[in-house]
Amino acid sequence: MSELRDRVLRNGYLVADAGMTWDDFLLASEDFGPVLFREDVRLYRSKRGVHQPAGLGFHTDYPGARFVGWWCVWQDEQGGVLDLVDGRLAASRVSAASASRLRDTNIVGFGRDPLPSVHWPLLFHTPPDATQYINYNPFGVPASPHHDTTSALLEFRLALREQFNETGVSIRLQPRQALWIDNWRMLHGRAALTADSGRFLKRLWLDDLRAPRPWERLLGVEAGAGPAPTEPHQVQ
Ligand SMILES: O=C(O)CCC(=O)C(=O)O
Ligand SMILES: [Fe+2]
Repeated sequence: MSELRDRVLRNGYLVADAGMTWDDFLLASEDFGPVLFREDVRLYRSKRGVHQPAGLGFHTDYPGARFVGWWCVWQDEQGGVLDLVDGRLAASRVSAASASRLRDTNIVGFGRDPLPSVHWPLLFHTPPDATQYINYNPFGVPASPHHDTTSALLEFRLALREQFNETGVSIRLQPRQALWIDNWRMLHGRAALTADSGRFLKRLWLDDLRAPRPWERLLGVEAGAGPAPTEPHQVQ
């Protein structure tokens, strides 16, 4: 039985009804594969990325995790919305020349000990499946890209915004409510939180052992090639 997983693969995401216990969430998440990493998403003084109140632009989490799940412990009275956009639809708006550039543009996917950071193309597929998948986060872009790459990235970011305006989804999780996304398809972001926000989500990075995993191939083939992965920071 992998009903939840199938639904997320079909629709890109799934919001569960409120009233799910943490144990139920963990059990349901087993449907997606093993837990690669678990993190509390809340404000911590002196921490960065998701732990600071700043807004987060649309991004993919660690691409070695096919799925991301969140379970809400506490939500702010106002705000705390998480935005989702279908990156595949966004990519289909980009010109053929830019899409081809983006297939050749590696984005750093930041790991967390013991998961190594990885370099994956922004647009990729897993043969023999021709479906296009996305790996994008604004902090993982190449340091000094060719200007064609810069304009392709800009086009993609504009496409994300346009796609969000047309078909975006905004979700304000309630305590004991869960959300799972296809991390290779739906990009997520959030507006800024207040400096004293008590919002608290628990997040799982979930693998998918039943699908081809290009990151293993990329790690195997490209280990030692390309620049060393940068230190994990900022985004996830
Ligand atoms: O705070 C949120 O709604 C999402 C933060 C985020 O990007 C993450 O947990 O990966
Ligand atoms: Fe994230």
